[in-house]
Formats: sequence, structure tokens, C-alpha cells
Amino acid sequence: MAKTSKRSAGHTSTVHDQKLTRGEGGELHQTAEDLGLEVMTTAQGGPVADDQNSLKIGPRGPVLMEDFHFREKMFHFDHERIPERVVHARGYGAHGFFETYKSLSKYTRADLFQREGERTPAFVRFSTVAGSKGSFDLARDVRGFAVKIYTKEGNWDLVGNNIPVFFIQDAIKFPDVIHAVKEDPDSAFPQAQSAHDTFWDFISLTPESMHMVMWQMSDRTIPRSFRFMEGFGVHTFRLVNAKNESTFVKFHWKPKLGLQSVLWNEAVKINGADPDFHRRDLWTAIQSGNFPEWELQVQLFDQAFADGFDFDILDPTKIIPEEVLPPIAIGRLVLDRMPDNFFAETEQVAFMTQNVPPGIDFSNDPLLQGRNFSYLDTQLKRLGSPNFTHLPINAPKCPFAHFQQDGHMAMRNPVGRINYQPNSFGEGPRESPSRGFVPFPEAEEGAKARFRAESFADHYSQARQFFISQTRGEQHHIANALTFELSKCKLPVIRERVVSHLLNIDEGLANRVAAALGIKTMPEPADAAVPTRQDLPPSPALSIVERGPKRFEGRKLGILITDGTDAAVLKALQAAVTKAGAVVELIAPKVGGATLSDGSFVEADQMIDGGPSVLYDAVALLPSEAEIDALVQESTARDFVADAFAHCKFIGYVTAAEPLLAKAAVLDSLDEGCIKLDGAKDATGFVGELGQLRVWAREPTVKMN
Ligand code: HDD
Repeated sequence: MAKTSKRSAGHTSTVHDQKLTRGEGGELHQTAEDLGLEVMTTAQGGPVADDQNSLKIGPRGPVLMEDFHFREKMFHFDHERIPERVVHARGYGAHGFFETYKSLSKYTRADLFQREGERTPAFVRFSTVAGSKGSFDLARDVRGFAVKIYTKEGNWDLVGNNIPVFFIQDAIKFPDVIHAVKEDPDSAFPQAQSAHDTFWDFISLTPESMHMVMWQMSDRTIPRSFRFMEGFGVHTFRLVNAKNESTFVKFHWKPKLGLQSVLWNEAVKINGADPDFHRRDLWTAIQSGNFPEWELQVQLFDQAFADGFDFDILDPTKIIPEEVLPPIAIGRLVLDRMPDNFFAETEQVAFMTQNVPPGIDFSNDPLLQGRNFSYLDTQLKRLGSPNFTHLPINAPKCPFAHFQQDGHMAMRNPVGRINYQPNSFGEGPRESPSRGFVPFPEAEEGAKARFRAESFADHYSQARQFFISQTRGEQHHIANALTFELSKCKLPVIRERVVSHLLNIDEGLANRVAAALGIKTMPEPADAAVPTRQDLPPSPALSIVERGPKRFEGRKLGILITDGTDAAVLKALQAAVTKAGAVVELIAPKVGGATLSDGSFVEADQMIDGGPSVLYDAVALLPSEAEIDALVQESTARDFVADAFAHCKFIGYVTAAEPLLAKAAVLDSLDEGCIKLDGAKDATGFVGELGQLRVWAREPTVKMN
């Protein structure tokens, strides 16, 4: 006979412990505590007596339709998911603020730029483009950098990427480039990869993408952290001042901690070791009070500059090099609070390029114009109602008043009788020509046709400029990335077509990729719409390594310890790293921790199997003599060292670690990046070196991508 188990009593008390929601911004609220509730209720507010067992006739009998609690609970669960974003599905967001450095009223009437030191609330969502919501963080992919600033005159959304150019010039090609990069429609793979035939087929038939492809194949698309990457508004926008004078502007976010990327071989391994690497990094930094920060810099220019510039400022496949037009800093963005609820905020946030406050305006960039349609349209599909602006994360934080009403899930409707304008009752909001958004009155004329401007036709000059602006190591990474990606293309004709474009960018690069792919006969250079490529000077601002931060701040040192580890060395290292504004993680054979040489006990953050060196910016090996033999037997310990060396990381080590270095085939190759820690005194010097981030001189010897 079946036993009747009743497991209900006592479970509702856990409601007390759960902070269901919270938030300074007054967004979500209502924990069970706030409501003074002790008892679980249905969504209708009815107290629940038993949440463990459905309603049945007899202990082994059928379940009854009458069980409204079961049905409501199941109904809601069945409908928990909403469509993921058609692009940028995987993302992670945080709250913060934008602070204006000084008044920009000379250029713009935008309220947020008027007063020095004023802080305006902001929400940022970082993302990858191609992968699904559950894909891994370190795909080789462009990163989204979408910023919503809740200004006093409406939300401003700067929906950018970590690359300042785009694949296509006209929004009408967006569905094509996205179809091509996403998984194939028949097989539904590959996931979160551009390394497949359809992507490179489309790209090689679309030469305007060549500049972006150079960025995409560079280390920019495998950033070490969201905190270490730039963001770009991409398009040329306008700033418009109170006198209705317009200045063109390009927006750039510059990370305070400097730029840093991982190596491809690291990225592949990180995706296995910690698919949430970027999320965890942002979460941990903000939760521990290390608030990431970016400076907003702008390139400002007038029509005369635009007319004299080599390229069309409306073409989103072109940059204005910083050496040609130096950006100026106008404010900073600080992220200081994680959302209380991922779905409510990060998933439901709706960014739209058309969200601009008075004083910021669009240019005629055809990609931007098309985006201004797409973003509103997509929110209806994703969020299911035109009332998505009623969601706290999307609602303006300034007063707002209009006559929009009803629709699915309306949470805020106008009160009273008057819901139209004009009305003779003197009620309701009125438009204001002086305060409201007035488009810049640019005069337009021309024939109606499907044009592509001739001034958009040079697809190779800036692609070459990007390539020659990289260090030798970075160029090597681009060649390797192209080789890897094209090696995944099954059709030789696609590989060859890409190489034919590379010939127009840099012959050395083309030859290298062709040789690595085993292409026997070099193709002819691709036909170019503009026959002669301009030889532009290198722009050092385009290299990550050239402008490295030279600081270890914000980074992570992984220290491998065992029982008997020298306590003095460990403590000195921890102190020096903390002083440098970085963090330490301890990796031990057992996650429970280790007893140090002085008898003290430390907990470990990771077990060796779960904490490979790819998770760290640098490592230190502090095993004890007593434990080294056991450690050497661990293949993961050997990989820890071999990978750290191959990934050009700084390695600090004590003498007792030498057998492990030998086992990893590193002992005979020690270089200036492998630093002996003879005692606590050496800790500061070692940590000082870590500011270089990597030992690039080692790279040619390890032959690792
Ligand atoms: Fe887009 C999302 C950035 C071109 C259509 N885009 C989206 C997101 C970012 C960008 C960061 C994620 C926003 C979030 O976190 O919710 N997109 C860009 C940049 C582009 C660009 C920098 C070129 C300069 N996008 C672009 C074009 C179109 C779209 C040309 C269509 C004409 N993008 C969308 C979209 C998405 C989107 C389909 C999907 C989810 C969403 O909007 O809210 O509307």
C-alpha cells in the first residue's frame, strides 16, 4: 500500500528568508517581509495550505481539475519564457550613473549635459551577438554595449558595440548578415560561431564588411572582461544646441581599467571551465565594490570637416581615426549595482536607438535610420505588449504624460474623462515647441530610388589601416583567427574568395592565411569598386597592446597552494595584490583549503580541476616541498602551469615548485616573465611586473594562438 506523505508544514517559512526583490530605484520591491506576509498565497492572494501535493481522490487516485492552486502554478510556469532577442540574446546588465564633467551647452541643449558634476541614472547591458541566451561568454563575437540613461527629458539609449564600425552600410541587409552568422536553419548549428560556410559566404560577397571583419578577427572579439573593453556609438549623430546649431558627434566609451583581451586558445578553454566568465566577472567586481567605469569621449566636427574627410561620415563601416580628430572627455559612466532580478531588468530592458532627448539627433546614416525602425518593432514581439514602457526598467525616471492607453498589461492609464488633445476642458498635457524634441531642420532633396552612395565605395583602405596599426603579435592573431574560421568552411571557393579580399588589404596577410589553409593557387585580388586603395597611416589608437594599461588593477592572480605552503610568501603576495587594486584566488588540491607552514588554515576558492590558469591574469605557484610530488601527479596541475606559460602569463614560483615546472616542460624555458619568489620580500617586485599583463616576448616561442 502506498504511503501518504504530507510535506507541507514548515515550508512556507522559507518565504521569510527570500529577498524576492529589492532596489534603491523603487523598481521591484515587495518582499514577503515588506508585505508582512507569513503565509504563501496564490497569485490571486488566497492563502495556500499545501504546496507539496496536488489534489487527488485517495492517495493513489487521479488528480482533480478543481485544483486551482496546481493549475495556476503550472499555468504560470508554462508561460515563464519570452522570446529571446533575435540578436544579442545573451547579455548581462548593471545599474549605475552617468556623471557630466562640465557643461556642454555650447554644443547641445540635452539636459544631461548642462550641469557640471550632475549624475543621471543609467542601465547598461553587455551582450554577444550571434549566440542564444544560454551560449557561452567567450565566443569570438562582437560585444553589444547598450546604455540607457534616464535623463530628465526622457530616456537616451546609446545602443553601441565594442567595435566602432559595422558589417553593412544599409539596414536592409541586416536580416541577411544575421541569418548568415547564426546557426544554419536546417542543422541548427553551429551555435555562437561565425566559423562556418554561410557567414563567410555572405561576408565574401559583401566587400563593405571587410573593415569590420578585420576588427572581428582581432582580439577585440575575445575581451578579457566587459570592464576592459571600449564601447562605440558607431554612427555619426548630431548634437543640437539651444540656438539650433548642429555639431556632428561620434560617441566612445573608454574603460578606466584599460583594454585587455584573452588569447583564442584561452577563450576556448574558458568556455569549458566557466561559460559565465564575463557575467561572473562583472557580478563579482560590482558586488565587491570595485565599480567599473568608462569615460564618455566624443569626436566633435562640423560640416566643413565632414566635407574634407577622406570618407563619408554617414558610412557606418568607417571610423574617424583618433589621431585625425582627438576625442574629448565629457563625462563618466559608473556601474555600481547589480539588478535584483535578472529577468525583470536585464531580460526585459528594451533599448531603442530612436530614444534620444532634445539636443541629440540622428544623421542620415542609412544603418541608423533603419535601426530606428527595428528596435521599437522588436520590443513588441519580445515583450508582448505596447505597454513595455510600463515596466520599471524601461519607464522614464522623469515625469511623463501622454494619452496612450489600454493594450495588454496596461499598468498605468490616464485618469479622468479627457484622453485626447486638443480639448476644451483645459485638461491634460500639451505639446511644447520650446521644450520638446524638434528635429534638426536639415534640407533634403533628391530622386526617390534605392541608392548606395558612391562615397561609401572604398571598402579596403580602412581595413588595411586597422591591420597595419596592430602590433606584430596582434597581426599574428588576426591571421590565425582568419585561418581558424576559414578552416571550418567546407567549401574551398569560399575560403579562396575571402583570400581574394585579403589581397586588397595586405598581401602578407593574404599569403599567410592562404599558406596556412593550404591554398595552392593564389586567387586574383577581388574586384574593387574603387580601384586604388588609399594607403592611410597607422593609427596606434587601434591597437589594444600599444595602449595597454600598464597596471594590474582590476585583474586577478591565481595562487596555487598546498598544505605546508609558505605562509609569509602567501600573505605578502595577497597584500601586494590588494594594494595594486587587484584580487587573489587560491587554488588547492582540495577545495576545503590548506594548512599553511605557520599552522594557519586558509580556505581555497577553487580545486585545481575547477580552477585552471585560464581563469587568471597571472599565477603564482606556492606548493610546499612535502606536497610537490603528489601535485606533480595531477595532470590538471601540470596543465595549470603549461597553459599559464603558453598563454604568456607571468608566473611567480617558489623553489619547491620546480618539479611541477619541469613536468609541464617549462623549467628549461624560463624567461623574464617567470619570477622566483625566494621569500616574502620578492612579492612586491613580482606584483609590480604584473602591470604588463602578458610576456609578449614569449609568444613567438610558444606558438600558441
Ligand atoms: Fe542592433 C539589438 C547594437 C545594427 C536590430 N543591437 C542590439 C543590441 C545591441 C545592438 C547592443 C542589444 C541591445 C540589448 O542589450 O537589449 N545593432 C547594434 C549596433 C549596430 C546594430 C552597434 C550597428 C551599428 N541592429 C542593427 C541593425 C538592425 C538592428 C542594422 C536592424 C535594422 N538590434 C536590432 C534588433 C535588436 C538589436 C533586432 C534585437 C533585440 C533588440 O533589438 O532589442 O532590433
